[in-house]
Amino acid sequence: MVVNRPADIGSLVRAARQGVIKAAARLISLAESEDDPGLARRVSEALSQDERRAHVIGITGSPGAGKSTLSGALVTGLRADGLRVGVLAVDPSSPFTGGAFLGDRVRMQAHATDNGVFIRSMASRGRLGGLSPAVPLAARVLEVAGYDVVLIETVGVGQSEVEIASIADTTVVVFAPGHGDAVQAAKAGIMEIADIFVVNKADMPGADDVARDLRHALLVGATRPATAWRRPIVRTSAGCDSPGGITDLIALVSRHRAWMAASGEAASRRRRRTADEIRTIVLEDMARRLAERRSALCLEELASRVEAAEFDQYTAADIALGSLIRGGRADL
Ligand SMILES: Nc1nc2c(ncn2[C@@H]2O[C@H](COP(=O)(O)OP(=O)(O)OP(=O)(O)O)[C@@H](O)[C@H]2O)c(=O)[nH]1
Ligand SMILES: [Mg+2]
Repeated sequence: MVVNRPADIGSLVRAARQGVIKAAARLISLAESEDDPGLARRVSEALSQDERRAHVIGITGSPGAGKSTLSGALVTGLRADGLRVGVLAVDPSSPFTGGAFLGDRVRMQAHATDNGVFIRSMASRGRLGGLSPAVPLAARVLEVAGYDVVLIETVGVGQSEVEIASIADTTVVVFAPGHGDAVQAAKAGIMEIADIFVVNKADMPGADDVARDLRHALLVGATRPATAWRRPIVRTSAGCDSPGGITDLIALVSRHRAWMAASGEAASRRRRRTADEIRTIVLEDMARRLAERRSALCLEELASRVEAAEFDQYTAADIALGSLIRGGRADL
């Protein structure tokens, strides 16, 4: 690791603030470094005073529904509005496996030489299987680096999509004919997280049926307060030579953003997101300390005392937690 002094991180952050793309990329790599979590901490600390100004958009939905194509079309549309856009393609397994990312890279190639676009693939899983704390930290790096919009695209349908929604200001859920129906999405908890529904591949037969099923699922779904955001359904044909519906989608995202700010929901969603991040950091830190050799040895000692009927497992756990918090061995 070349950068390992706090001073280096400080200068990277200064460079990122001035829009040096390489500095932002480097900071994201540091945020991701599993072998030295202290680096992510220093990146986070160095960004703590920066203003939160970017709009974070989560793009999720069934595999093959056209999320990447839609992200590419959104980037084009947002660039035409003069906005700088960061894209994080979050893969449930690893950023370096699977053909999906290669395909995405080809699709995003049109933006490869554009300084106003930053594209990066990241692993979504953290140490404990939940959403990696590196993902929201990377979004913050892009925010500090002056990207107006951060698009976070997830691959597949499942828990990671639900978690991605917790870090987005606006969550767009993408459906398409022949790619899993609304009922399936409801089962996976996807319906609840959507702020905007997209029926992509509107150029294909069956798009009307998908939109109708969605409308129905929304009607029979959990009742929402009258003051809640009315979740729109928009049709797009992102993959066509002249994509359709993208301007409508961008307008709806802006409207959602304005509604979030005016209703106070933006602030409370961000607070929930930060609380989630703190929770993940606490749990991952505890897991790491517990896995360290010294603590492991200490657990063996505690176990033998439980075996000797001195105290029970819960008391032993209290002692272990106390020692983890103090960072040393348990006081036996
Ligand atoms: N006809 C039509 N095809 C589309 C449209 N949008 C995307 N496609 C095609 O659908 C296929 C899948 O698109 P992707 O953008 O890779 O979908 P994805 O949701 O990102 O897929 P994963 O990342 O693998 O889950 C590609 O062959 C696209 O060209 C569209 O609006 N109309
Ligand atoms: Mg994709």
